[in-house]
Amino acid sequence: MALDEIVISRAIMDRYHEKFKNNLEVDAAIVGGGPSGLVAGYFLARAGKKVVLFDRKLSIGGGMWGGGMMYNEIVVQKPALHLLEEFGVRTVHYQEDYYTADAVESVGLIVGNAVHAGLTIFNCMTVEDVLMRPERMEGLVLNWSPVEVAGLHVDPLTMRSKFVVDATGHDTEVVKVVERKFPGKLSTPTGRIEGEKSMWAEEAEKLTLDNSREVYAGLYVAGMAANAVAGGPRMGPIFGGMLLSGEKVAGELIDRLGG
Ligand code: 48F
Repeated sequence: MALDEIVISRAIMDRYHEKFKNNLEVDAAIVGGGPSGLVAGYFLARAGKKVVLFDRKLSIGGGMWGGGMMYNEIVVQKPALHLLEEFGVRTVHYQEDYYTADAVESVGLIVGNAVHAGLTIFNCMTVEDVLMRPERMEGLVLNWSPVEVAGLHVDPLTMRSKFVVDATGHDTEVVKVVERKFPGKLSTPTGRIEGEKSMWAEEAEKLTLDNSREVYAGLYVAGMAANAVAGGPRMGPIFGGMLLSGEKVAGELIDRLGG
């Protein structure tokens, strides 16, 4: 059997373009492949929704790989344990309500389960703007991350989505676009991003869940982005809130998207 480099190139290009074109109009578009975005994508896909996730990095997993300060273990509290179990991640009881898991195993299995459930992931793509109709978000404006890094003047492409989830972590990049271009319109006390507060794990974990919600018509926030938008504290390397946030946002979107 002969292997032809040009066939290999054609195969990659054909398959990629099929995949990209097939995801230009979806039910839900998730920005950010950290724990909250991945879990949201998993549940939406499992419910049969058409869902796509974009991350600007080469590797998916956000801030989960490095655990705490590159000690690649994560802590998860008991109320979120069912989620790691759902993905087949092995956990070890530490004390009382605290459990640990290997960070690399966690990312690997969450990504694998999400993709097998039907989530399509595009890495190396940056969301640089949003597709907006008066008073409602309708999709995303995309570019290759290397274009952004090199500062090249290259126009983006666009995709349409019934709902968008900002799961970009501390940076709240999608919400920032709305704040800049539609001042005062976010559903927060000031209409603006309230800004992340300093570390307070217990409070932050509770608030992450409350703050995971729609903040502009068609735009939800999940994970650390939810607290940063609402003015909640950060929580450090405890990941239960991130996982539960993804589950909550997916549940709300599944209801709104209907059968
Ligand atoms: O930060 P990240 O892991 O988000 P998360 O799900 O989890 C937060 C925790 O990792 C940790 C924490 C712990 O409890 O506080 O920080 O809230 O992942 C965010 C992902 O979004 C991508 C980024 O590369 C990362 O993988 N991202 C950020 N901005 C963009 C983006 C953008 N404009 N376009 C595409 N991807």
